[in-house]
This record gives sequence, C-alpha cells and structure tokens, in this order.
Amino acid sequence: MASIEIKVPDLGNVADIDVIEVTIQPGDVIEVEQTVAVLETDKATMDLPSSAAGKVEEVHIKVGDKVNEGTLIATLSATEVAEEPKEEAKVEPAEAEVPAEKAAPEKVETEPAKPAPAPAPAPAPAPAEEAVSAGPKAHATPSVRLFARELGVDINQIPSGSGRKGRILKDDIKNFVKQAMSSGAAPGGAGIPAIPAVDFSQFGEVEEKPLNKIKRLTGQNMSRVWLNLPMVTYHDEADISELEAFRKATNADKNSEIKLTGLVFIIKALASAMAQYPSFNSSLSADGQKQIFKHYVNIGIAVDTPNGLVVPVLRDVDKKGIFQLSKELSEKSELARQGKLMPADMQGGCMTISSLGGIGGTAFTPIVNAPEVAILGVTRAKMQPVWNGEDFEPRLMLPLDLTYDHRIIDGAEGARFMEAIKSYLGDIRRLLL
Ligand code: CAO
Repeated sequence: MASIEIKVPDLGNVADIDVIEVTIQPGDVIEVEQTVAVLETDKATMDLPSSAAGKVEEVHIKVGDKVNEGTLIATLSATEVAEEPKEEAKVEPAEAEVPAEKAAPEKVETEPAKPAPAPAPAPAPAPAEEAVSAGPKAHATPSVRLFARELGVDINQIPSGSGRKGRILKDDIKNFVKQAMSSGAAPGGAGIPAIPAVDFSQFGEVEEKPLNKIKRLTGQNMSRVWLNLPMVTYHDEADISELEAFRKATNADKNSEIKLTGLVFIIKALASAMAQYPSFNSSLSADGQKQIFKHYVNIGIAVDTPNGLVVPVLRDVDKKGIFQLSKELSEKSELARQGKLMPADMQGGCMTISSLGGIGGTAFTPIVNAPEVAILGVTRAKMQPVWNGEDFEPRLMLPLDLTYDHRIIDGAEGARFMEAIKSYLGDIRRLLL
C-alpha cells in the first residue's frame, strides 16, 4: 500500500502560520478533503484539507507549531488519492477578520439588542498547551469552526451535524449551546445568564476593532479559568528592608554587570516555598480524580507587551542563582515585548507571578493560570511604620496576593505558604539553605 505525505500547500504570501488544532491522530481513517488541521494567521483561520484518503500512520505537527508551504503534516497509507490534488488541497480560508483600519464606524453592528451567546460550556487547557480533543472528528467549514471556537465550544463534542454528509452547521452549534444552557449540566458556565448585546452606536459614534490573537486567547483562557476554578485570594505583606539593602548594595557594585530587581528574589522565594509545600507545585488531572506533583520548578512571569499579556516560563528556578535568573528574566521579557517568544517558551509553568510593582498598586486578585493551582501577585513596596514591640520602625513592606484553586489548596495551607514566602524574603540567607 502506497505511503502518501500530506504537506502544507501554497498558502500565498504568509509564513510561520500557527497550528491551532490538529484534527487527526494515528489510526484515523480519513477521507479526501477531510480537515487535518486548522491554521491561524493574524487575519484568518483556515482548514487544511487532506489531498488523499487513507489511514493516518503518523502526524508530524502539533498544536502550537508553526508551519509553512511544504511542511509535512501527516503520513498516510493511502487508499485513494484525490484526482486533482492541487485543487482539492487548496486551503479554504475562513472569513478574514476586518483589519482595524477598515473597521469604519458605519459598519458598526446596528441590530437591535439581543442576548449574547453563552460563555464556554467546555473547559480547555491554557492556550500554549492546547490539547487535541480525543473525541470524534467533526466535519465543518472554517467559518463554522471559528464560530464554535468563539463560543468556546469543542466542535468534536457535537455528535452529528445537520448539513450534507453530517457536516456541522452554525445552527447545530447554537442548538448545542442552547441545550447545554437549559440542562445546566455542562461544566464551565452553562446556564449562566449571558451579557446582553448592546448597540452602542445609538449613544454616539463608535468604532469596532478586532482583538488581536493574544487578547482573544487570553480572554478565552481567563473566562474558562474564572468559570471552572473556585478561587480564593489571600493578601499579606513581606518585610523586604534587608533584601532591598542587599539589592541596592549589589547593584551599586561596579563589577556587577546585571542589575537586579526585586522580582528575581521573589521568584527564588516562591521556588523555595513550593519545595516546602509541594501542593503548590501540582495540578489537578483533567477528570479531577488525581493530583499530579511536579518534580521540577518552572515559574511563569506575566509580561505586559504592546500586544497583550504573555507568560514566558523560567525553567528549573530552584537550580539557578539570582544573577542567572535575572539575566534570563530580562532576555525573556525582551523577547516577549518584541513578540518573538516561541510556544515552547511559554509552556511547562508550575506557578505564575504577576508583578505590577513597577507600576503601583496596593493589592489585586490575580487569576490562576490553570492547570497551575496558584498564582502570586505583587504590587508596589512601600515604606511603612511597623511596631517592633517598643517603637514604630520604618520598614519596606511588599504587598503580596496569593490566589489559589480551593479544590487543591486549603485556606490554612495557603496562609502557611504565604508565611514561607515572607520568611524567605525577610531573610534571604534562608534562600541559600
Ligand atoms: N515595588 C517597588 N518597586 C518595584 C517593584 C515593587 N514591587 N517591582 C518593580 N519595581 C521597580 C523596579 O525596581 C524598577 O525600578 P528602577 O527603574 O528604579 O530600577 C522599576 O520598578 C521597573 O521594574 P521592571 O518592571 O522593569 O522590572 P521587574 O523585574 O520588576 O519586572 C516584568 C519585570 C517583566 C515583570 C515587568 O517588566 C512587567 O512586564 N511588568 C508588568 C507585569 C504585568 O503586566 N502583569 C500583568 C498582570 S495581569 O495578571
């Protein structure tokens, strides 16, 4: 039986296109034209159809990969080859998003107010670690797939479509959402009243701009975490007076090439506290039946970029020194700001730090970057009078906000974990122990 390679055809003047869905797996028997993957550029989502029918022997791409013309997608043992592969293999682009500059005010939606669609009924992992659904492979056009993704619906959960040859149509997705809402059974917010759509143009001039990919994915991820995790945020302050004196003295040292910010010490303190309280370095299995403990300590850092929030991951933090971490933090945050992080740079985090300290604030409630179980928020350190038993002493106090998944972390454990972080920051010699 002939072995056939399915490759990415000519996609026009685009390069490094994101794979956002892989719809086949080894062992699947697929038909000509069946979608094998979904690709996304900054402007459109497109289905990649197979040019041959047969059994999938190997899949060479995964979600998060970037592909170009000629990239090998899959190897099939083919039973039938499309008569006109070039025609058949043409990628079918979805309705492209309207570029910001073309979104003229008169194009603003003027339909009367109607209820907005329900939020995501099915939970899914963080964008950088998107999993391939194990469900049956759905047949649907790119625009229908896009519609499903916008609603957070896993299209493979829809048993069959009402279109030709069982193709899933937009109406099938709407019915699926309606059913999930009325049954209230689906996880992830089904049954929650939707925010009504409003025609803002009735109040004054408006302009519509499509969200960029990072903002859309962040929004989806935040919504599903918010809907799926029972979260508690615990606030406290760490005394970093000594740490700050050490940091300033080190930065003043002319031989020191790397400038230390307080954040690297917080990263180190967090890693030590995670070693002491392994539940914070764990994840709940997708079925909620097991706790998975990680024997590595990778910490994600939320970085503000012109395109939105991204979270590069610093690896093996427990095995690295302050200067090395400082260097890696500045390299990764620079790559993040330039939009040059690769998917692998943002994967494998065990806990995340969201630091707003360079901007200000006294406290906030960060949202856990699930499937991690906790996140540490940091706002601006402030000199405060602290009672030492006899007098008020000026001490530099750092506000910390710990949000945790209450299914895994109890309140007392959360408080003890925070005490551990504070003790490491209060006496950084303990970080050496
Ligand atoms: N208290 C007081 N000062 C602080 C501070 C704190 N908690 N944290 C940082 N600073 C100071 C730094 O010391 C530095 O001061 P100087 O310029 O005088 O040296 C200044 O603020 C700027 O620091 P920085 O932000 O450049 O460096 P960082 O190591 O603290 O942070 C990074 C690195 C990548 C986290 C940061 O640049 C960034 O992107 N912050 C935004 C984070 C964000 O958007 N979070 C999203 C939250 S939404 O969940």
